[in-house]
Amino acid sequence: MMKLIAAVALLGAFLAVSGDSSEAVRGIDPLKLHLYSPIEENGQKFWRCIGDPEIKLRYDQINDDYCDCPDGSDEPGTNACPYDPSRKFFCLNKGFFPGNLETFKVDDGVCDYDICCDGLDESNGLCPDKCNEIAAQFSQYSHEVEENSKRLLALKARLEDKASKKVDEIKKKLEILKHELAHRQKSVKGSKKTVVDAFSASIQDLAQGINEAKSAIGQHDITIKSLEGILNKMMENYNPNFNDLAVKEAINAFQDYISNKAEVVQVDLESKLEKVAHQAGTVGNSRDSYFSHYYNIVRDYFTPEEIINEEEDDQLAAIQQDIGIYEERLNRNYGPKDILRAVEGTWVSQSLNGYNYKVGLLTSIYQENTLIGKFERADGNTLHYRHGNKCWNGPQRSAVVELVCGPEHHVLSVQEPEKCAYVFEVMTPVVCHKFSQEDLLSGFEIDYSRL
Ligand code: MAN
Repeated sequence: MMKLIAAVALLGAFLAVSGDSSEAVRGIDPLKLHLYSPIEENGQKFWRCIGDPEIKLRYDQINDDYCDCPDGSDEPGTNACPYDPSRKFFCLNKGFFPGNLETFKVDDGVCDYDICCDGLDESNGLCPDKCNEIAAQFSQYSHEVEENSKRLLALKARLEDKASKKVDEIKKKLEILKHELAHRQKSVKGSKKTVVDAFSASIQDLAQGINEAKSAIGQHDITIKSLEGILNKMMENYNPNFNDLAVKEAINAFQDYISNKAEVVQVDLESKLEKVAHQAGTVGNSRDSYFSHYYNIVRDYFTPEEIINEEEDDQLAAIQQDIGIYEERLNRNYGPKDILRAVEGTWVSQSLNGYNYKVGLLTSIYQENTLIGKFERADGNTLHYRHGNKCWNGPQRSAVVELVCGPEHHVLSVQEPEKCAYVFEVMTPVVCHKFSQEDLLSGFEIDYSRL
């Protein structure tokens, strides 16, 4: 079995071109035949080298197995000129795809059916045309590959679905978190307003209490003054000759009371309250700033309030942190259609080269218990892992994982091309894609036993 290394042109375009042209030049694509148009002079045919038009040849010098042109253009259908990879022998391959063969393989006695299924690379009918048989094999192969590809793409579609559900979940979580954040922020503001309102009510209570106390004090003052007046009169008018012990004792106690009576400092409550009202006015006209001034003054006394606010702040910070984490996760590069999300956290284990490897897709990789690396980024079908355990006398371990299309998750190979830098090949449906005709042709191998 030989691998078909056909250079591909569209079959339709190829079929549109006639292979029976009387002007046919061996090894030349009919679409390029104009480059080999003869120049007629005195009934004779001539031709000029393509790259060196100053060199004029007889027309029958084309493909005469002798190299005349420095660029080899006079020998497109023989192996006479030195090998030049840019010059190829063209095979029409009627019924299949045209091919371009290296010129050194022309007339070498080998049928290069992988490129020239029509066998025209060899002269004298050495290689019969096998294009129909090869086209039939290719059609069977394409059918099998396409059937297999359908299965793989169905697996991939399921993973795409899983990835999109993960995105939806993250979006939903974000929505909930943002809603909760807004709600909590509002209720914190609300609770501060409630404290201000409560404080306002307390101030009003206090003012009322002060006024009531003030009038009670005024009443007591009157009572005391009238009692002092009664006792004063008794002290001045009593008759000491009446030797009444109870009166004597009361007079002595009253005299004692007067001598030790503390001087009452008159509190000017009116002017103090006026002062408070004036200060409040200078704080600002807004109701909030008026109360927040007093709120700030007494805040330190409301220790339990303070603790509750700190807890609330911590919870708000935690929600904001979660929002940041989910937003970062949402914006991370997970490849086309976010497909890599579907395999994030999938673990595949394999014993290779004497070690048991555990490969965590988009997480981390272990060689036995040695950390090979932590996932860093995805770049197309390549996953990069870094910051693994340090090597003895070497760098920190690292790895790249090449993802290749296949029906399941499986570690296919591991290599260590440089010390402690590993290259894994891991099979997964996430990188499968629809096969193009070029893919199909490059994967096709002729079964020579059936020719
Ligand atoms: C261990 C393994 C190897 C690595 C050497 C380096 O044996 O991790 O892959 O090459 O350490 O010392």
